[in-house]
Amino acid sequence: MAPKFQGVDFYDVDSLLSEEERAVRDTVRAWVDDNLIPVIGEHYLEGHFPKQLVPQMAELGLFGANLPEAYGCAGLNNVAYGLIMQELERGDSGVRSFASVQGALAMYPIYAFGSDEQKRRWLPKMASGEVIGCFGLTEPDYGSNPAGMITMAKETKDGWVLNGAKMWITNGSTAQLAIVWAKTGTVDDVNSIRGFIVPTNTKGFSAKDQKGKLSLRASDTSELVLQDVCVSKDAVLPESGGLKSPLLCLTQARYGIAWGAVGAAMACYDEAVSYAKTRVMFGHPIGGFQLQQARLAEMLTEITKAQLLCVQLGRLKDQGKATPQQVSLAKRNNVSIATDVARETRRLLGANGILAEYQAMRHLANLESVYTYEGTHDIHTLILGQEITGLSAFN
Ligand code: TGC
Ligand code: FAD
Repeated sequence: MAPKFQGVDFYDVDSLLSEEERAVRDTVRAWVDDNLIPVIGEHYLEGHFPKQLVPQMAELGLFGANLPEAYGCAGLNNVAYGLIMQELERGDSGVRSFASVQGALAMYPIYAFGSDEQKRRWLPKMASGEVIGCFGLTEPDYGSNPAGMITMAKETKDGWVLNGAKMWITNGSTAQLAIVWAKTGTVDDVNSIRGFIVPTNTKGFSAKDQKGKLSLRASDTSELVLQDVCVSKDAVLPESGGLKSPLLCLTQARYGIAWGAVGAAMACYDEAVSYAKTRVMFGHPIGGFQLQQARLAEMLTEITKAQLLCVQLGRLKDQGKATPQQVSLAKRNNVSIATDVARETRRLLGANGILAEYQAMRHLANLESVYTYEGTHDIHTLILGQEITGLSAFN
């Protein structure tokens, strides 16, 4: 059995955390070690999300953990929330994705743009894992540019009729509820975008899993088709309006991903150090060779920088000061360095590095999705470019 994870903390980042934040982190860390890591390799190979873990995750308060207790959520601050994402992704990006989508992309829009009635009806059931949600923004022809979406919602005397298709939707086939973003005006009217709560058992709604994924294999990713889907008047999120609404949700999820990526990097680094100390070649542990030491030094440096970035971003977010551009910088940097750490770990492990019994290759493959979703690395580069120059590369 693999030894328990001891943490990676070269700069005493722990001392920047409160007792409560450390306690949350340690609880999730122990749960991941005991319940997720022992089963994830098999789930990954079989291409199944470990859905048997959902009740335990709900019991631990991992869904919408930074939303208020009044709705059955844990009411944690954003640093504690980030630490949860870090530990979940130390286990697997697919499991962190599940929690990110449930909390930041399905519960958050109801919390931010929903009526009191919608919040009271859905949020407690989502916190308890009784209702699983998904978030339909991306379309087959509109990925990086969601403003172009062609899914339409037409108002009728009884409610709304939705038509369109959404692509690459995490939890799409397992969700009971989909947050669907659609235009309510003409196809050119970006300001008419609104969010809808669509129960997935509504007639005309179907979800088909994307097969053949070589990344995020322990996560369900689906295409949603909406064909004359009729929902009632109160399905619309009343406070949503314009592209800004889904983009605000993305900022919440990107924040969690910035932390999550650090978790994946820490898992790989830990594996690399342990392997480097025990694998003997040419009569010496490979960790004694300068080339491998350079690899490890680079990994530790980048992980430490990413950890500090997360804590400060979390503090800014708790003060209501974090900007979407600061979140972009953290998502972009941390996913990129985590991918580098996973790749270098895989290489340090030699042939063993391609096996599922080690973690590096699974994390590396997963991080390729994380690099692409929630705004590709390129899109975050351009968001920062716009922030720096005041000039948009998009319009
Ligand atoms: P643009 O004109 O820049 O913005 C429209 C309005 O929105 C505001 N805004 C934001 N607000 C909050 N957070 C953000 N991140 C925001 N970005 C922009 C902006 O200020 C403006 O407000 P206002 O008041 O002026 O109306 O819009 P644009 O059409 O030029 O697009 C900009 C761009 C390209 C950056 C945006 O479209 C983008 O981020 N594209 C990437 C798409 C993306 O990330 N999709 C993710 C889909 S969900 C997903 O991947 C889930 S994976 C889940 C998992 O498994 O973990
Ligand atoms: P495209 O937009 O077609 O981009 C292709 C390439 O062109 C990329 O390299 C991109 O960086 C580059 N590019 C695009 N525009 C520019 C530009 N202006 N300048 C320079 N380069 C550019 N979406 C959801 O709505 N909900 C989900 O739950 C969800 N889950 C996902 C789960 C997985 C596993 C994956 C892989 C994706 C998921 N997505 C989800 C979709 C994800 O958000 C999109 O894949 C992402 O936004 C990129 O869109 P695209 O794949 O269409 O790529």
